[in-house]
Amino acid sequence: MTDAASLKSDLLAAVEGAADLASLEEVRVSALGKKGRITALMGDMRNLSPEERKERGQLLNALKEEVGQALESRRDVLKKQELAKRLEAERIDVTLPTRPEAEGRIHPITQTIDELVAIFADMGFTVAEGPDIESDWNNFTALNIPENHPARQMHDTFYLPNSPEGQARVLRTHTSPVQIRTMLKQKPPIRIIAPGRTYRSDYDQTHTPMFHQVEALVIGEDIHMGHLKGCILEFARAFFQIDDLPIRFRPSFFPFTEPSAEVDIGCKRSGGELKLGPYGDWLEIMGSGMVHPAVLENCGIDSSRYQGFAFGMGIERIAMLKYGIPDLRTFFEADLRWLKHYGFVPLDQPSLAQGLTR
Ligand code: 2NM
Repeated sequence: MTDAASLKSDLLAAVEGAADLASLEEVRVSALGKKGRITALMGDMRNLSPEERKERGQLLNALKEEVGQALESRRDVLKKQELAKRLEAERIDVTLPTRPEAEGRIHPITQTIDELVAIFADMGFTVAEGPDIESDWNNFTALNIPENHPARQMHDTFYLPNSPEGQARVLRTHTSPVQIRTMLKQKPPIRIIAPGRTYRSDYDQTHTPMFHQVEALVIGEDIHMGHLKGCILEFARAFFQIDDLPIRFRPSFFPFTEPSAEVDIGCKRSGGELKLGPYGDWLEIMGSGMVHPAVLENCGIDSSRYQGFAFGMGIERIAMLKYGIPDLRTFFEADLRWLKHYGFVPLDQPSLAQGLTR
């Protein structure tokens, strides 16, 4: 019996002495494993009489039980110790200052496009894109601007050599060809905006040969000018963040819309300062209209069943108005001091829920 007694004190001492979970596991295997010391004593019982075996069995079972419990409570203690050690080692000081802000800035054009996308996405629009190099047909003909029409000269087009297939090509003079592509491949209802680069051969104080436009297109069975007006009003107020900003429509002409209208927003001008709001004066910001039936038919859309509205504006222009940027040409000078001044912090993503800008 002393063998069992000394084994017990041995094993309990080993359990208490185990400094970590790995050595505790070694102790468990040495006692209760296949070749463990308790397991061996149990095997030895084969040679005992039934009487002796019963007594010995009870003793060894009690030993096994006791060592098992000691192992378990030591495991709990070691686990807690290891967790405490890890928490200590991985501790962070939440009072430390934040990392320095990234140096890079989002260009005002990118920022403005992100804002436009957030506003129009909220109204159910998706974003459509197309190539900068376009066919003459997508850029002009499909838009009801025939050959030798003065509008072709008006657009100061950059003409390119024909494609290998002999197709006449241009740098797109507006993003309308993206609307044409969309109408050709997608059945109504359609609700898209097309932001992107556009090109015209014109360079002075207020024109750069590359600039950006956003155009919107909505096509459905009962679309009318009321929808056009409501959509533009909601856009203008959301973009300029002025709840009572008024808009005004003036009759105009575009080959691709009928009727057509220029859109003004309210403002005042005093002492060389321009301020947007309900002040009685007006400032033009975009062109708009109901899509001409000929344009719908050119794209295979039944103009007796479907109507649509469209509008378009220059992105540099509305960015200059919103952010007080005085000179158009600075947009494209890649001047890092300018970008530092007018640019936006990358982590401030425009959204209607969190605010377009901070
Ligand atoms: C504008 C003004 C008015 C316009 C029309 C179309 C299309 F493809 F549907 F015919 N896209 N964009 C449009 C209409 C553009 O920009 C000043």
